[in-house]
Amino acid sequence: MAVQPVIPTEVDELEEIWEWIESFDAVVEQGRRDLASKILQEIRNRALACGVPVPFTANTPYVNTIHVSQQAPFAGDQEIERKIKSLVRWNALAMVVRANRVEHNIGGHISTFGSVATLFEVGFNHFFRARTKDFEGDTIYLQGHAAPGVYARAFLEGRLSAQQLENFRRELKPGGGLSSYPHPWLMPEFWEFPTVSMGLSPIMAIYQARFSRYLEDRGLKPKTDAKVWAFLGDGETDEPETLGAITLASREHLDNLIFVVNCNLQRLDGPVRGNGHIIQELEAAFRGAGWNCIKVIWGSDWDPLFEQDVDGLLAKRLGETVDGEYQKFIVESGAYVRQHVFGGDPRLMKMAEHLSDEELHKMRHGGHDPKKVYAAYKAAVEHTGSPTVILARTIKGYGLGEAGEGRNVTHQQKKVDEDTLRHFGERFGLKIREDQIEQVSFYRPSDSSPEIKYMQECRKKLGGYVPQRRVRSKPLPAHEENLFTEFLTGSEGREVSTTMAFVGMLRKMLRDPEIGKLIVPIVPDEARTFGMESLFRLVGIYSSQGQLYEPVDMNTLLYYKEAKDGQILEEGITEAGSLSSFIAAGSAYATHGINMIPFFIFYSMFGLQRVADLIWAAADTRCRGFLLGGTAGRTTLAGEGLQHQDGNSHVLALPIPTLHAYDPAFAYEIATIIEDGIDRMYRKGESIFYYITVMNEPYAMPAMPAGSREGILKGMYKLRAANNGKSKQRAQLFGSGAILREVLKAQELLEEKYGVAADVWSVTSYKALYSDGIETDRWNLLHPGEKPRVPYVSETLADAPGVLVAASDYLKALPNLVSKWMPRRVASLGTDGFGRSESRDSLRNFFEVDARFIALATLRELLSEGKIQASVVQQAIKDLAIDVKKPDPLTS
Ligand SMILES: Cc1ncc(C[n+]2csc(CCOP(=O)(O)OP(=O)(O)O)c2C)c(N)n1
Ligand SMILES: [Mg+2]
Repeated sequence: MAVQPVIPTEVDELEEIWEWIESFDAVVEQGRRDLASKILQEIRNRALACGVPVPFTANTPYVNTIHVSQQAPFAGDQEIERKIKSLVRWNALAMVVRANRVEHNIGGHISTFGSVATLFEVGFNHFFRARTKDFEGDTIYLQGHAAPGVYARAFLEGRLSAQQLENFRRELKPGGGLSSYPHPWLMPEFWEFPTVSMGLSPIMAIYQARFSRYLEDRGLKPKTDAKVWAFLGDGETDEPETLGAITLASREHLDNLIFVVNCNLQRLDGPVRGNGHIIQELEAAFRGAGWNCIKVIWGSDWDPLFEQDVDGLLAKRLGETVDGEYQKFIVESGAYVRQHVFGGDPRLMKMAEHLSDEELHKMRHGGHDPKKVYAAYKAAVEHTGSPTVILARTIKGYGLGEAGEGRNVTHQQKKVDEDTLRHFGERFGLKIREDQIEQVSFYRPSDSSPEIKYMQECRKKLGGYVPQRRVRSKPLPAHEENLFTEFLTGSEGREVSTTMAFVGMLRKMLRDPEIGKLIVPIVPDEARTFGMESLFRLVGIYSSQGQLYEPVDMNTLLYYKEAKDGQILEEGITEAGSLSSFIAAGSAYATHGINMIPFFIFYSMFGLQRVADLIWAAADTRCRGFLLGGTAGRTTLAGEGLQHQDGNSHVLALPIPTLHAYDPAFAYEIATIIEDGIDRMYRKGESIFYYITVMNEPYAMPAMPAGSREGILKGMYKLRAANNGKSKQRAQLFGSGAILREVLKAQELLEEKYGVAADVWSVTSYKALYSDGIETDRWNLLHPGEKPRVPYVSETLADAPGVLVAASDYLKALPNLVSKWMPRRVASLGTDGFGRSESRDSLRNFFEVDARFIALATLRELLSEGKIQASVVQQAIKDLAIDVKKPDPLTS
């Protein structure tokens, strides 16, 4: 009668229940665990078949998933690893404390690393494999706020100098410093992935793991057992991106993916779930999504207690204790823990009676016990068939004692007093002299010390140091022939949209013997919208399982073809997921040493507006590739209305330093930009990427004017000169993308009806013009004694006569950005305001960007210059049927 049921049970039922449990125990005792598991499943099925309700729970009890009897033995020297970890801890602490002593408010975090140290160190000593000549290595996303610990380890490894540590968060100091968080842009030889914007690294890791499979299935890299590890905070799991793609990982059986959640139960302000259980909540979410979930809650000190807990009483009690209370146990005494955990039941009290209060207080948590962590990691790397999440219970600010351990304020902790440092040194057994404590000196034992030798040996076995970023791809060979010649000659009157033209180019690239296999078309369920369905058949949609069904449209030419070696990443409706794929592909030149060229095409409104932070992360990752904003423009996407019509993205593209943004109008402009982009990124090795908007309005594509290449790339070129250059009334009209043709129409209107001779310029990139302008201004600022440089806009328009009018399908801010470098003020027409569901013509009238408004703006400018009378403009308003009482699109 050893077993006491945990569920409320009538006395007369007990005997029967015991019988069942004893039978079950007998199977387990025979070592037939698999059979025991099958019996449970069969009984459950039987119950359902008989209509007996089976209560649903996605949770297991609040105990470690790996039973002590199943725990793999620790394969290292625990004592020496403890010393190494203490050294790392000390130097991480010293780095932050020193930085803040010298420069008040420079910031830095010590509490996050305090909690994650064991989780990292077990990985560094035993699991994280470096990228070598023969092995691609593991891909690791390290929790950003724990960066000091990663630097401290690299210091002990001899990879970073004390000077660099000294300059933590002081990157502009002579000799360089260390960036606050993982930033490949700022430390391109160290960090591989930016992880500090919460939620982005988990989703990037999922798609990274999937992209690795994609490369294998397409035969672009050998199949290996390389893993993708992502370390994240428990608070971070509240970001929708963190959990938003976890079902993709299980659906794709990504057993190359391991999440480690640092469950210190705290975020910045306080507990993650004071009134609940973040570990249980995450367990249910991940198990429900089909992940292998390993809880590492309790350290080895707890094993004997659980051994005694045959009736599950302790597990039940621990499961009832909410996280807010667990946090309190950290700051309270052992007596408090005894009273609150064990006090409620004499049987529990008895279980803990052999432990002193001090022993009780020191009972370790799973995430701080290398043995438990090691066993979990080993189980994770050996697990097959699904991704693994390890939920490791840790303590925020571990080691800071009363100064911060487990306290709500610990996240912000940057300064500690000497007593805390002394206590810290004692607690971790550091042999640090008093003067070193006072000065918070960095401390590195000699190369011949057992600690340094051991850690170097471990890293050697694992192939070298991590993290480390290296570009291993070779640039593509020089290419003389223009791949896109056919797109430069015009469509001979055939009406095509720029999207169709782009898809034609994509098809051409996919067939190219040199770059064809490197192209990665990515779509979030909009391939048909963009007329890309012809590519389904051509290169197939990637599916790790091939196609297990006969597609409903099998008998059509363009059927939905899924294939194991398919090339298109059809991501479904997830711009965040697609962008994560884009990042994986666009950084494969470094991660995998393969020059993958992603083309991610999406509704332009749902790109920069929706997932700008991931695009920022792409820039930081030194991504290459092309983002295509499809169905672009506020007035071009007729009918759709305000959620879809994009007049914003070119403004939102401005802040991202490495993103080159273009709003082309014609096929030859796109061809020129892509051709040059491939050259710059993949032959010349520039870490830039592109944003190109393409539209769905069909019109005849003209041939490329001679000599326009440079202007297309630099941002503007003269497209069509005025017929009568000698006319008294002159104007320069600037048009972009969708609105360029309205500008061309306005040119004719102005000439025919008002005797104004206007030159028309195609402005392909306000961002390029703006960047050139500010760069030139800066140079002139710093070189007063030298001949001033002239911005491209000023140089190009130096002799351009007449008034200036610019129109685009985006905010009026764009032309205004470059007006200071123009010879005169520019009248700016654009599409500020909410979109409308309407026809193109009505929309262009509503937003005042059609040919009539462009002509009116030109006449109004001529009036301001005193070149014509007001009556001419008033008459034009009548002739052009412009309603002056119409609503203002900005505010209506
Ligand atoms: C998108 C985003 N929002 C907010 C922050 C600011 N921030 C930095 S750390 C932090 C708390 C992190 O808590 P948790 O994920 O639990 O990590 P821990 O430090 O507890 O390990 C917050 C809110 C951020 N870095 N990114
Ligand atoms: Mg946390």
